[in-house]
Amino acid sequence: MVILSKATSFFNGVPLIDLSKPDSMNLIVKACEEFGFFKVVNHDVPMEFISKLESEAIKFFSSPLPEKLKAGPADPFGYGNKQIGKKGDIGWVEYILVSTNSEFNYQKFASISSLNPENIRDFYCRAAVNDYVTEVQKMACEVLEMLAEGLKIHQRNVFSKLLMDEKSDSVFRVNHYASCSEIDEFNGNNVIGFGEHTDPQIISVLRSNNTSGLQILLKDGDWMSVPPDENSFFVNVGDSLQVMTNGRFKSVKHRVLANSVKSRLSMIYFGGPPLSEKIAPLPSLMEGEDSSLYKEFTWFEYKKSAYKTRLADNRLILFEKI
Ligand code: GA4
Repeated sequence: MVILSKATSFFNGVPLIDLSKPDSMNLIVKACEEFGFFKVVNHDVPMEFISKLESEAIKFFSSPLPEKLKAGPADPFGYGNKQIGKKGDIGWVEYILVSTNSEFNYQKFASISSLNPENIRDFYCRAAVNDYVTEVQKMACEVLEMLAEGLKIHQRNVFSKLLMDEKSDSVFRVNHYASCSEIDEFNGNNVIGFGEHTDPQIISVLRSNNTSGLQILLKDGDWMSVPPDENSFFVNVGDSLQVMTNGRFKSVKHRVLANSVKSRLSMIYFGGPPLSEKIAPLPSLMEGEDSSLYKEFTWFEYKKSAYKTRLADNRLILFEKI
């Protein structure tokens, strides 16, 4: 029996934010409330940094498996193949996960894991990760400052300062989804590349090549395919921003399906706070002093708890007030 893949129908309702336009701050707030997701154009991230990193990543993923495995296992940082996290999640994906707190962090993690620091260092240098991440972080901060202004928060850098902090616990990931002609015989979908999940951090900024695969879950429960656009960035609200806005913004559930004909390469910056940062609703976004929907926790506590979950789990539920 031949099982045919469902034709991909693209969602044409992804909010579009033009960073060069003065009205974007209100549109960003609206997008975060309605979808927790939007697309950014006129972002000022130099194309040359994007292309350089993309070609280095392609080079890395095309190298022989034993070479790549030398930079693994992802524990949590390093090269990972099919296995995601520690709780048995599997996907049609290979990836590199690194801390953006380069020197200090990767050496620290290398010393407590079996990660080979030389290979990760090599990836760092060759792949121009730093150039790219610096620019994308700048753009993420600009977005977060517009958000704060749109929310009428006095301190414009209330979110962005967490990403700019030298102890910011941000991570960077490059995912490679080789093409896969296999079809899930139960639902007719392409196979799962990266299972459904929300991101634990504040904000995530994704750029991919022109291969489809990313889907977001709408409030009505439908999975929608996001049309790829290699010249733009896609931004999503993370769990921590959901908490800081006391649930006004929702972290968006998303997943990636492998493409049956083309390979997909995506690079994602996950902007997170310092480990010791208390994650709590901003007072100006609460009705009364005690109207927080969440119990108090630090990013360290949340992260520790997140790593004990499966990808699809609702990680915030443990921190919600009953
Ligand atoms: C999802 C967002 C980021 O990719 C990530 C992922 C992390 C991992 O791949 O190691 C997690 C996942 C992510 C959430 C729950 C835990 C941790 C895999 C997993 C099952 C790097 C992150 O910070 O959280």
